[in-house]
Amino acid sequence: MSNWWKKEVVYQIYPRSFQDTDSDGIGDLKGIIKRLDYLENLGVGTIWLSPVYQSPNFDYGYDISDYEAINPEYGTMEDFDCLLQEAENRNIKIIMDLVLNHTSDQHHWFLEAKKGKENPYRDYYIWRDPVNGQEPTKQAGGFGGSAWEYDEASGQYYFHLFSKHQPDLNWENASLRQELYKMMNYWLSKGVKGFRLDVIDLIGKVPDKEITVNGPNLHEYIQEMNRETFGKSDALTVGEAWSASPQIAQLYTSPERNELSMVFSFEHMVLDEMPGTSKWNIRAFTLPELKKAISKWQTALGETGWNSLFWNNHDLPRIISRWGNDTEYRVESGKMFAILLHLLKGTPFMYQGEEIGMTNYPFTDISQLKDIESKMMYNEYLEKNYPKEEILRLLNKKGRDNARTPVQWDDTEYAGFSDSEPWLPVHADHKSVNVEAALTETDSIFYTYQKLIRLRKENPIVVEGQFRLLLADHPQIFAYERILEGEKWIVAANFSEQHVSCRMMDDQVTGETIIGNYPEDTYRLNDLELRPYETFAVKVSF
Ligand code: TEU
Repeated sequence: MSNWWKKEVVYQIYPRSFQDTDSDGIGDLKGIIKRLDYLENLGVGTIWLSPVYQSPNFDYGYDISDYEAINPEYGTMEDFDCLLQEAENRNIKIIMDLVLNHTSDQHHWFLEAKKGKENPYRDYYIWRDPVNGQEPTKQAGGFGGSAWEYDEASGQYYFHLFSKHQPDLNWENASLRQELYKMMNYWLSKGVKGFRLDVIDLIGKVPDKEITVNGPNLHEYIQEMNRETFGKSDALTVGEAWSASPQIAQLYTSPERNELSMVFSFEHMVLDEMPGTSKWNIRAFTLPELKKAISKWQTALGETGWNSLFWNNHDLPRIISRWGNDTEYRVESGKMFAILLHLLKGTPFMYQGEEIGMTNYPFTDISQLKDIESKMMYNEYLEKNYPKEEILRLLNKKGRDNARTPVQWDDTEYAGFSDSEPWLPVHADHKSVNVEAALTETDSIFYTYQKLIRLRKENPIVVEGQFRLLLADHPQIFAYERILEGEKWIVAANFSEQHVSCRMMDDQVTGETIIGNYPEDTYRLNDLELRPYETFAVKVSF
């Protein structure tokens, strides 16, 4: 196995918001094809495609009603095949987003299952009798409410860890598992090069014992899946695993266990939440906490296993707005996040629009929001008597639609995304924040990403080098070193709006700039004066 994915940068496309070509205000596959040259110019070698399968869109594709059909809003299977071919012509691989924990309630398996207890598909899902006339357990669903939905016709409840339109599959059923593997092989045989596995840590659940994540058979199922499907090819697989600790991530990613290439872990992305509560319970956190979380994963998976690296995805607010500065220092902080992340050890994932520094959308009314999680939260918080303004404030901070507004290609009315009104509003900052402008300005965020991707291809130290955190307790500076066979790079960032001076070394050491966000050719590491968000990577001799 070549482990090609260790050298890769993956670009996530959320198709609904990427590029429309048929004027319905919704992105489509032809739109992705149209922008492949742009992605090639950026340098990314792999695209992670958020779901494009047939779906009633309660959760915009994360509720699949047919795993082997393309959502007609996005195009046809011919368009998909064309996309694969056109991507391959540019040496770009495609990995699919697969939701194996649940289906849509419109999937024919569920429509059959609902017909009654004797139906052969009944056991593909999880059904239980009421207990004392109530839900079988107290389990809550991921978007609020109970995880059990009552089915009048049969007098039983079915289980759903997300919305009631997303019934959970029963992985204990062996023929269900075989059907899923067959479907995965269908996509692999078309030429897709791997999968992002949605909430994979949930598939081993034991609902009766209220076990959801990390169930007893989880790794057995993944090993079986690997054997029956992608293990036979040289695939990139990344499991979404909110519950993973570094030790659990070892189980998923140690090569000899034949499970996955890597997982998405979220320890660094939940630091602004009150532990053990919800994403809406926001708290302040300090830079040393962030450094500690990242460093812990870098070290734990440094030798065996592998890390994924990310700040953004379709569920998270835009990082510049979240932990950077989306006004005065948008460009500086955007580049800081890019450099800090891409020079860590692991495979970086970037999310559409990140490369031009897109920011959160200033939503002013709930009617502008489309996301099921946000809408359910809004209603739940209204019932709890939260003022509307406060709920909107939280949604503006953490709501998922922040990441889902249309990609800003140019400064025209709908930002070059579409020529009719898009399904989600276009950010007013597209007048200046757009791809066309980014390509024209030689010092734009775009070119920082382009350079980082090239640095990874050209320098084994970026892929293989050992990681060591520096200045662990410094309140404003995030610094680390990478070392490989006599070569050392030091990366340092001023994670603040203040001017910060610092002495990284006692001896007079000057580093030659490899990449940075202020125009400096060298940095004197024993005497640093860093401006707001100033970030650099330097090569040092030792
Ligand atoms: O997300 C998993 C998940 O746990 C989310 O509920 C996450 O906690 C939340 O979005 C953070 O705001 C995955 C997908 O990435 C998400 O888009 C889907 O809605 C969800 O699974 C269900 O398939």
